[in-house]
Amino acid sequence: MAILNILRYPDPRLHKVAKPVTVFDARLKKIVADMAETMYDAPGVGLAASQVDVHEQLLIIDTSETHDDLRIFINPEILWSSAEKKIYDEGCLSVPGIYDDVERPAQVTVRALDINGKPFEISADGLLAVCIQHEMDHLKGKIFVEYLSPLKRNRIKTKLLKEEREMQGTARRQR
Ligand code: GNR
Ligand code: NI
Repeated sequence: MAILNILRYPDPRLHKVAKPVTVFDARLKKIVADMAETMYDAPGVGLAASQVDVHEQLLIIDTSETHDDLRIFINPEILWSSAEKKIYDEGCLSVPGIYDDVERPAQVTVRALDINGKPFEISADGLLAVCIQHEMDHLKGKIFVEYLSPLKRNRIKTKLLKEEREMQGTARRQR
């Protein structure tokens, strides 16, 4: 297993649109295992393949406190979403240190394939529903900051680019 590099906003690769998974083989299982290790290490409650520069329709979620409830969604589709909306203070491993309110449907029903390519359906609410929608956005190349005002988004972009520059400087001095 390996911990993968998580792309950071505003990396343009975060905006690539993921392609459907067509082959359910050992390579796919290895990507999922590495993504799970990366998510638990971060730590985060979800991770989309796009965030680790794999542009395939694959996401994982574990909202348990005990890190023993890994859910894998391949080629996910929203079958139904509620008219009722909920606001959640979202964060993202690709936008470190930034949290802000995002409004989304409170409940969703999703169809996806499991690691063996077998279809399943799940209805979700609460944090799981938020996560599914947040991760599915990643697969479409969309980051949660795109729901915020252009002013907020630009402030976030500037802050992260400055942090990036400072990190580069620190790394260079250490070499
Ligand atoms: O770890 C994460 N926490 C989180 C909190 C509120 C709403 C969404 C999330 S997902 C995030 C991990 C991540 O960036 N997934 O793409
Ligand atoms: Ni995210």
